[in-house]
Amino acid sequence: MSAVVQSISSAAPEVERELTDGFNLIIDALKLNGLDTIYGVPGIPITDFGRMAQAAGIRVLSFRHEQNAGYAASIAGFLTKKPGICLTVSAPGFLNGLTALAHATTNCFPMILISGSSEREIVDLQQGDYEEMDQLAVAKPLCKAAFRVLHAQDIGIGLARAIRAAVSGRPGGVYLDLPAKLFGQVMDAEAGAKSLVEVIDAAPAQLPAPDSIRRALDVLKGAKRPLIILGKGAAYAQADDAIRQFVEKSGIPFLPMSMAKGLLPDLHPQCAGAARSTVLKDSDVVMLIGARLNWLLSHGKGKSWGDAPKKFIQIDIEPKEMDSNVEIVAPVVGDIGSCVDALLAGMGAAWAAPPTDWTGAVAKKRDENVAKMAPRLMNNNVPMDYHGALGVLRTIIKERPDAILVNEGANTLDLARGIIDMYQPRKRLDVGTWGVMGIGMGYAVAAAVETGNPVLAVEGDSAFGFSGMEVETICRYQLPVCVVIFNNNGIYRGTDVNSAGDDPATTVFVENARYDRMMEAFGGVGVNVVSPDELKRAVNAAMDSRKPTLINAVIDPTAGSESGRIGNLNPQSALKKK
Ligand code: ADP
Ligand code: TZD
Ligand code: MG
Repeated sequence: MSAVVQSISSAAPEVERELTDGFNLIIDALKLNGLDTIYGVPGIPITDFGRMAQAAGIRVLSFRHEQNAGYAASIAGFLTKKPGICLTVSAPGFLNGLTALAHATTNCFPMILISGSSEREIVDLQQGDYEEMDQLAVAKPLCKAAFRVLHAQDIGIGLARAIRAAVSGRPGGVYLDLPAKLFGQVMDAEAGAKSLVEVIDAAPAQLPAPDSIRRALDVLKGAKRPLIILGKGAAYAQADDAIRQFVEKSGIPFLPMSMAKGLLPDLHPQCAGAARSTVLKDSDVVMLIGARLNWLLSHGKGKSWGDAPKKFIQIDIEPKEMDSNVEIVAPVVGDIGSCVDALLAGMGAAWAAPPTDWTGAVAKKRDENVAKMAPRLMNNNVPMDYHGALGVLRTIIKERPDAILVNEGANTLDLARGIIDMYQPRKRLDVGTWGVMGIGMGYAVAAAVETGNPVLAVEGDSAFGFSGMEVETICRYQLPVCVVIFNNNGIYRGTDVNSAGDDPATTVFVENARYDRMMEAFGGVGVNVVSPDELKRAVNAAMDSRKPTLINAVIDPTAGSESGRIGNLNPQSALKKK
C-alpha cells in the first residue's frame, strides 16, 4: 500500500516518488502472510498502528489486559496452525503479554508477541525513557526466538523469521521487538514492497526415517497389551483422518490427553478414557503421539504406571523430547501427519488386532466406570454439586458437538475433563501444560473469532477472576460466548475459616457473589441458576441465541476437594505421608 506521495526536489527535473513507512510495511507484511487478526491493547507507540491495521482490513481485537490478548493469540495459533498475533505497548504492556508468550512456548502453540519499545539509544544508556526496558533481553529466555527490527527495509525479513520460528519444528512463542521510531521510518514504496517476504512452506513436512517406522511397528507387533496416548500435539497437527485410520486399523485402545479429547470421539469403542488407571498400569507397550511424558503422565514411571516393564514408542517433531523421562525404545521423529501416514503404509493389509483379553478387559473396566458414574450425573440436587451440573453440560455438548468448550479451575477443571465427552477435534481448550488459571476469557474470545462456533466456557469462580474483565470484550464484539461460573464461593471449596483473626481465610471469596450481574453491566445476558434443570435451560437459551451470556451456577461450597485431582502435588500432602 502506498502511503505518502511526496515531491522530492533534488536536482532538476523534479521527480515524484511514492513513499511508504514502517506502519504500512508491517501491515502489508502481515497481510501478505495471511495474518489477518491481531489481539492486543493499544497505547504508545502502537495506537496508530492498530487503527491503520483495522482500516487496512486486519481484524484488531482490543482487550482490557494484555495477558488475555496473549492467551487469545496463543490459542488462535493452536486452532489455526498460523502464529497468533498479540500486540502490546512497551514495558508494562509487554510484560503483561509475556506470561502468555511463555505459555505458548510451554504448550507448543505458535504465537508472535509484537511489542512496541522505547528508543534504543535511551534504553541502552538507561536514561529513563517512557516505559523503558530492554525487552528483547527479557523475552529471550521465555520464548523460542526473539528478534528486533531497526530499519524499515528489514520489516519483511523480520516478520518472515518470526513466522518461521513460530510454526516450524516444535511450534512456540516468538518475540518481535519494534522500536517506536521504526513505525514512522519512510522509504521508497517500490523498494518497500520488494523487501516484503511471503514465507514459503513455513512448517515443512518432516518425514520420519524409514528405519524408525519399522522399529516402531516391530515393537507394536510384539505387544500383548498395547496403548496409544494422543496428546495435544496430535490435535494441533490436523492429521485427523490419518490418526483415526491408524488407531482403528491398529485396534489398540487409545487414551486422549485433555486437549486431544474429541480427536476420536470419547464414545469410540476403542477409547480408554474412563479406564485410565487400568491402561496406564497394565499396558506393556505405550505409543505416545504428540504427548510428552511430563507431570501430566507422571513422567512415565512410578505407582500409576504399575510394576510390569513397559516399552515406550514416541512420535514427536522434537528429537530432544526422546528419553526425556524414561527410555524410548522406538523414537519416531517427524511431523505427526507424515509419521502416521508412514506407519499406516508400513502396517500393510493384514495387521493383527491386539489380543482380545486385553481389549476386552479395557472395555469392561471402562463400561463399569461409566455405569458407576451415570447416576451421579443425573442428580438434580439443590444446592448443585459438580456432578449434577456437569451431567447437564455433558448432554449439551453431546447435542452441540461443534461448540468449543473452554475449561479452567481446579475441581471445575478436573471433573469437567472426565465427565464431558468430546466428539470433534480441537473443541476442548483448557489450562494446558502449566495448569494455569487465566486462560478463560482470552481463549473464549479467540475460539469464537477464529472458528465462528459457539463457545461454552466452564469456569471455576477463582479461575474466572483472572480474566473476568474481558466479559466487556465479549459484549463489545458481540461474540457467541456462554460463560458458566461454578460458584462455590472460593478456591477448591468455599468453607475455609481463618482460625487466627478476622480476615477471611485465604481460599474463600465474598459469599453468594452474583457474577451474572457483571455481564449485565455491559449489556450481555446474566442468569443466576441454582439447579441442574435451570442450568440446562439457561445454557441452551444462550447457545441458541448466540448472545453473550454469563450464568452464575451456585455450587455447594462443600462439594469440592483441595486442589481438585492433584492434591498429591501439595507439599503438605508429602509431609503428611511421612
Ligand atoms: P499433552 O499435554 O496433550 O500431553 P504435550 O503438550 O505434552 O501434549 O505434547 C505435545 C507434543 O507434540 C510436543 O512434544 C510437541 O513437540 C509435539 N508436536 C506438536 N506439533 C507436532 C507436529 N505437528 N508433529 C509432531 N509433533 C508435534
Ligand atoms: N495462579 C495461576 C496463574 N495459576 C494457578 N494454577 C494458580 C494460581 C493456583 N490455582 C490452581 O491451581 S486452581 C486455582 C488456583 C488459584 C483456582 C481453583 O478454584 P476455582 O475452582 O474456583 O477456579 P474450584 O471448582 O473451586 O476448585
Ligand atoms: Mg471455586
